[in-house]
Amino acid sequence: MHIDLDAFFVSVEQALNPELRGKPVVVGGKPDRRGVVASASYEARRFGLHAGMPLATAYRLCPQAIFIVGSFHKYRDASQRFMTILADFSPYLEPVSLDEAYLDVTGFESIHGSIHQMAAAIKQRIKRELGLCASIGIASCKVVAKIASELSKPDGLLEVAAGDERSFLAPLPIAKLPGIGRKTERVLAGLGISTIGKLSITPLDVLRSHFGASGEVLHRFANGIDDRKVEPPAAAKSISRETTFGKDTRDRSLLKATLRYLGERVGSELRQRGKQARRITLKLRYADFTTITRSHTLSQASDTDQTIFDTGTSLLKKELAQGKQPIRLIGIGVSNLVEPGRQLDMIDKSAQRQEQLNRAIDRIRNKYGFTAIQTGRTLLLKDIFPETDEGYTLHTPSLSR
Ligand code: TTP
Ligand code: MG
Repeated sequence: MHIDLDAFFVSVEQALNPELRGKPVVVGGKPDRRGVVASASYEARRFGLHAGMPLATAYRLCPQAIFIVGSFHKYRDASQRFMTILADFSPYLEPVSLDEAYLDVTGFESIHGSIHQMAAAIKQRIKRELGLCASIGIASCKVVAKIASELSKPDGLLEVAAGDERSFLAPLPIAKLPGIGRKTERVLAGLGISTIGKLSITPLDVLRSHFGASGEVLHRFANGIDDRKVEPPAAAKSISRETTFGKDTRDRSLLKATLRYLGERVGSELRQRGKQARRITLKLRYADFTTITRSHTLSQASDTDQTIFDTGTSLLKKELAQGKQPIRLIGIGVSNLVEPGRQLDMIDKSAQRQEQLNRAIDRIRNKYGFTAIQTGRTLLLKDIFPETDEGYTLHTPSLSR
């Protein structure tokens, strides 16, 4: 199954606020601001609004729409609950994004009567518990299931029986095939190929000569052949965040504020995963693009923001003392992840207080957004980076597997 929630950000807002239901609603920002539509309700889509459209255009097409800035923590919460529901139906769950997942239900469908009834039961639970509509595509492989769920929207359920893949795909425009961007579409159009059916009977050599190896994938997908497995995500081996400055800098307070912020993002992710780290790594890229990493192994695994920051700062100090060039990029990461050990009496009181403090901060942030509570140090970033509910928009996450 491929499951994707309908108008996700907007629907979460509508579930929480009945006054928004049945109306054209846009999440992405107020129309007098720069920016684009993140999600448009189906009522708004009737006016031609869609994700990625500039807010100003959206306003012109549909001035009566309700424009909402949105708050990411609500969507993350809803997403977690959505994934938890799916996991109740099968352990073979592969989240793709906040509102989208593949679920391999092979062998579990008989409990529910049929796979169709199982999908209906999933939709019903999502509706009842989250107030959201999910669209579900059922097929023998990922690519067909994904196209089916998309086609069934909104509030859809579409099953493509095994053996019917090719005839299901044949009449569809090639743009429906995942992985076909504007450019590929243009090249294919130039070859006179506009439907998936036409693509499926195009000789492989022709596709190879235009698209190389991805031509083979196109060919297989167009024929409804996809052997990718539904793969539950592997546990992360490390967690890190990094950012490139708009302008190379030697400003210590800016470097430390950024390090603090990135460290807090890493810390919250670490705690969310229920892990502690033994190793902390600072990454710097200098103006001339030389990139270095410096690591420190802790004597005691930790998950507190303070430990990450203190260790990062002392690594940074040592580097800055060498007085090299201005810094282009800074990053902080944790690795050697372990299950939290039981508290030993030996651990000093201040470490325990730090852990309690972090738990309290995490709760506040889960509820009200990342910037609802901040350390004084990171307030410096307010004037430098755009701030959203979700945090400062400067970090690039990276999870190594
Ligand atoms: P999508 O599933 O692509 O869109 P959607 O759920 O809003 O609508 P649909 O019914 O067509 O599935 O993306 C999920 C969420 O991701 C969406 O609600 C908002 C966010 N998003 C963006 O922030 N920017 C974007 O450009 C897109 C496409 C999505
Ligand atoms: Mg969606």
